Amino acid sequence: EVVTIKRALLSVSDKTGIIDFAKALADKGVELVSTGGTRKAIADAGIAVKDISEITDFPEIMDGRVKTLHPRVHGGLLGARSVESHANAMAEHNIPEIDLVVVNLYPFEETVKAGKDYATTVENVDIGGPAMIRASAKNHAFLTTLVDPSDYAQVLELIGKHGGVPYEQRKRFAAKAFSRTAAYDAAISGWFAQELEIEAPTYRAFGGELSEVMRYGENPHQKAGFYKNASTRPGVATAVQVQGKQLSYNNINDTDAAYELVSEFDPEKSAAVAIIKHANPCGVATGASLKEAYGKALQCDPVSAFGGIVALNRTLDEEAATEIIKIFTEVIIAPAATDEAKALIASKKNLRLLLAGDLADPREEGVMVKSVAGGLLVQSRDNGVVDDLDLKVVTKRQPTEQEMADLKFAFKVGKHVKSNAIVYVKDGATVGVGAGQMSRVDSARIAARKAEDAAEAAGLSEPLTKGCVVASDAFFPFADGLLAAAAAGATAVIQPGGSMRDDEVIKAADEAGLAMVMTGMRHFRH
Ligand code: 93A
Repeated sequence: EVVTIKRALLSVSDKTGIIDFAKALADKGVELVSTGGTRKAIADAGIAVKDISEITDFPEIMDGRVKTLHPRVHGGLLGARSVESHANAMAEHNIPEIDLVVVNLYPFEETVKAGKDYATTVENVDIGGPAMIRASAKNHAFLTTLVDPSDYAQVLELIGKHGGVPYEQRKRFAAKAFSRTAAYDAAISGWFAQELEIEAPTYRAFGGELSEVMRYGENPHQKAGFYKNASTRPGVATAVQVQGKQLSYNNINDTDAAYELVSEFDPEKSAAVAIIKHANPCGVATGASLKEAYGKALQCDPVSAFGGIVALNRTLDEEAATEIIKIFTEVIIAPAATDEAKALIASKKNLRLLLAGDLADPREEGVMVKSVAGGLLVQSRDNGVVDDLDLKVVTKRQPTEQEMADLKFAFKVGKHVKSNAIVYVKDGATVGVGAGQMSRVDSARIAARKAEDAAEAAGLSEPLTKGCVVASDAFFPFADGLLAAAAAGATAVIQPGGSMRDDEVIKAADEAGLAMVMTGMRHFRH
């Protein structure tokens, strides 16, 4: 099972250690065969080495694209010498036996890292190298395959000790060889995906490591784990948990939704708070202080807020913490917290406090992955921000300054609500959220009804939607959704536009005396 090494094929881009290794092999009587650059390096060191074209009887062609891709080479790598027909074929076609293959590949990863141009990158896709590595590794019953210069010393030691490389070790080298070609191809496919602006999920999004095993998944009979990748994006994966029991699968999902939403609001302009249930906001508000914003957010839907996730865009202070702990809350996430706030939260042993260090950038590019039966759907993240869009007023009436501020606020919130999304907003606070309905008019009605419930709970004489504005995540296909919003008390509307019936919808808005703004950007979220 020890194969004596009589002939070695060396073809390396990274020439580290190759001269010393070649010399040691030659001293042990091994015949060396090599490709252009490698052969020259070895020969220049005064070591006897054959050129590969002496075996192939064929020159290197196409700037080296075809140099070892030849049956006299691959026959020598793949021939199972103990099989008579293989041995006969080798003899008949003058195919020399090769016992050791030493190959490392064109530096594709380094070429990408150096930001080289497209053509240079493509030229650095090695074809002949992986073919030799895979062929010789497949045939590890007879051959030894080396892909890493740090293995040269071990092989010399084994030859010294056993006269060759034992089978068990050849098998281990074969495994290493295939993981090298697998990683190499992953790098190539990852680069292509990047070129096509869809980062390969295996290479980036799933480049993560299992960080936590949860007690269960979305339901107790499901298993679950939390994988974190190398991203430094502030949020649920990178935040430090200051206190509280372990986060559940649903907690992590909801906390992510909460922090991504609250990160839309510039902390220098106002404090902002988002309360999340089942990945949808049940209250979002801005204010002069976190306490004020929390109070306004809570008022939107105090029933749903029970057991919710609270995200804040500023350092959590004592005043806000005092309010938040008054009702049962699962998780609080903020960029930071004062010592006083931390001490207060500590009185609620199970309440998790997560500190993310910073807010996330809503404009940052990223990948979203969703699994479907038999595959994955991959898309870039929705990093559109309403402040960057070219807003068009399409009605006779212009929105007032206050309406315009509320419209933008509502559209930002709508981006984070499951479709169909309808969001009613007044004075920098949601007053009704309709989420996840199959028809837009239903979302409009549900949001209005929730506003009525909230007004009743607060002992107000009229619903909070009186004189509010409304955002829709996608266009109104018919006027009915818009009219439902007007009936609830909305005076201004923001929506992407782009429906076949935009004219009809604009006419209905004009007749109802509404101001309407079109954004040109849709925010579906499913
Ligand atoms: O261009 S290739 O894909 N075609 C080949 O036939 C081939 N044979 C070896 N690249 C090929 N190689 C690669 O050349 C090896 O994987 C190695 O990285 C490099 C060594 O070339 P040189 O010995 O000329 O420096």
